[in-house]
Parts: sequence; structure tokens; C-alpha cells
Amino acid sequence: MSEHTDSASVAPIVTVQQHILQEQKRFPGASGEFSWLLSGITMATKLIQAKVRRAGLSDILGEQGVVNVQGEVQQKLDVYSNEVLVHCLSARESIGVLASEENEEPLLVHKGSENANYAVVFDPLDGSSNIDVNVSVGTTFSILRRPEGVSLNEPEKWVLQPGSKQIAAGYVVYGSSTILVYSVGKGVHGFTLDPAVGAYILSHPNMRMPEQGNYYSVNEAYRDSFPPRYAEYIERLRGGVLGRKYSSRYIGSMVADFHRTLLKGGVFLYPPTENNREGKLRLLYEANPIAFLAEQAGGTAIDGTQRILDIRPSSIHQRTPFVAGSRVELADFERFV
Ligand code: P6P
Repeated sequence: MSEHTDSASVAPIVTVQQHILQEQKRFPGASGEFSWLLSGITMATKLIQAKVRRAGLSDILGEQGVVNVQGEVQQKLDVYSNEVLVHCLSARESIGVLASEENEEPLLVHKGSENANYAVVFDPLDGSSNIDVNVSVGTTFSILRRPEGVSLNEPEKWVLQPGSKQIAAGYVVYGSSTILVYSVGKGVHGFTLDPAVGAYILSHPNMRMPEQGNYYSVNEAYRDSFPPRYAEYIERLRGGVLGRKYSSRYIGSMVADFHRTLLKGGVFLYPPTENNREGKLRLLYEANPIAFLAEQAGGTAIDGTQRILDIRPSSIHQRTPFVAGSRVELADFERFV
């Protein structure tokens, strides 16, 4: 019996490499270096996810016992993830500077290389305190171009740029599946890792954040130390002022909380608190990439008063209050708060 497969019945399989090459055509003169750069990130996240998926099977669980620049006890997977990203990205001659949540100072890679025109800023494993309890964690990344006239001797200037200067940004969420979400400024696209093949396959083309959602996402334990208007705003959502009663979802892992917000809509907040008067999330490698994606998907991201992407950073590890989500909830926030 002849096996007849109607070609229309087999959806085209697009890998992230193919997608990047198609997107890359939008960057005149970026002769493949950009796609080569992004392949460093996809390769690193495949190695990270392989370790994350086996965390309970090796002695990697538990704390490395070292305190990082954030004053947080480093989990062993943090250290591994950081080393893998630095290794994979240092092999890309187009990258001059790397900045990581795990490193106090930016790293100079490819010293003196004339081709080094990009900086990559990343949080290798965000939400890592959740690793030992098997809750989703994530990697975030932000890609910036070397500013005009800045040399390799001024690595900080490569990364201390407002988020609006990002040429690409994204995250990988290591959840029930491993999903890469990225944008080069023309929409947001999601890829699911097929572990059997080891390839990221386009699963969420042109992701759009719903105009309005049903969830708000905040750590309510700190409610008494939020600025009063934030607490009142949350009461409004609970009270149905936007025409629906909201439910609460809070994973405590920013990438997972944002991924749900991107798919389902609603609002994710990390307000100023007594312990973190400037907010807890880091501007360069948490807020900026997420804000870039939020806006590219039709949502909004602010620090309470201004666009996250307009903030001019003054230090690599600076923190910011963060409110991101659907247009309706954020418009109400801006009117009310
Ligand atoms: P809290 C994880 O440590 C993280 O940086 C983000 O991923 C997450 O959104 C936030 O902290 C959770 O902080 O204070 O609610 O535990």
C-alpha cells in the first residue's frame, strides 16, 4: 500500500537557527555574525537544561556555599550555567563584552578583536532558589551593540545603555518543557526544545499578549510594605474594577511568571518593598529583556512611573521596581497609581 502523505498535513518545521537567519536578513551587513552569536545562547541553554533536568540525580543539588555579588548564596547550577554561557559566548568573535548577574564586573572577551561589536548581558539562572524544589527557572539575555566611539577598554559603556537600545532579547524557561522566547525587534517568537532531536522548534510564532488577562502576580507577603497606591491597585483588581474578578498566580521565578503573563495576559509586579526600596529585579538583565519582549508583544513595562526601556542605567547590577503586563491593566495602573 503506497504511503501517501499529503504535504499540507505536515506543518513546516522551523528551527530557531532557520528563524534567526530569516530575521537576520533585517540586519543589513550583519553577515551571519548575529545568527552565530544567537547560536551561542541556544547552545548554552541546551547544556543548561540538560543539567536542570537531572538536578535531582547528581550531587549538584544544594548550595555551592559561595555568596555572589548579589549577596545571594550561589546554587551549584548557577555557577555551572554561568560558566556554560561564558564559554559558549566567548567562542563568538563578534562579542566583545559579557555581563552576568553572577559576575561583579563585565568580562572582556576577544580582546582587541576588531569584529567585536556586541555585548551580551544575562542572568544565567534566574529564580535559582527554586531549583531544589523543582520549580521552573529561567535564563534571560539582552544583546546590545557597541556604542559609537567606545573602545574595548570601556566595557561598562558597552552595557550601560537604556533598554531601548537592545537589538535583541529573550529568555529560556526550563519548565514542563523548555521554551526559548526571543525578539529582534520585529515581534516575539517562541520555540519549544524537542529533547529527542536537540533542536528548538518554532511553536509560538508572533506571540501577542492578550489585551487583558485574569491574573495578577505579586508576592503578597510584602503587601504591607508596598507604596500604598500599589496595594490599593491590587485591591481594585480583586474588587472587579476592570470588569472581572482577578485570580492570583505567583511562582516566585520571574521568567515563569512573565511567560504566563505573555501567554494569558494580566499583570506581574515587583514593587518597591522595605527590603528592596528600589525593587528587587535587576534592570540590565531581568527588567530590560522582559520589558523589550512585553512591548514587542503589545504589552507595557514600567518602573512605576516611566518605561523600563527609557531608564538610563548607572550601574550594572542596579535594581528597579517592575510592573509589566497587558495594555488594559497597565493603563489602569498608570491612571490610578
Ligand atoms: P521574592 C528570583 O530570585 C527573583 O530574582 C525573580 O526571579 C523572582 O521574580 C523574584 O526574585 C522573587 O522574589 O522576594 O518574591 O521571593
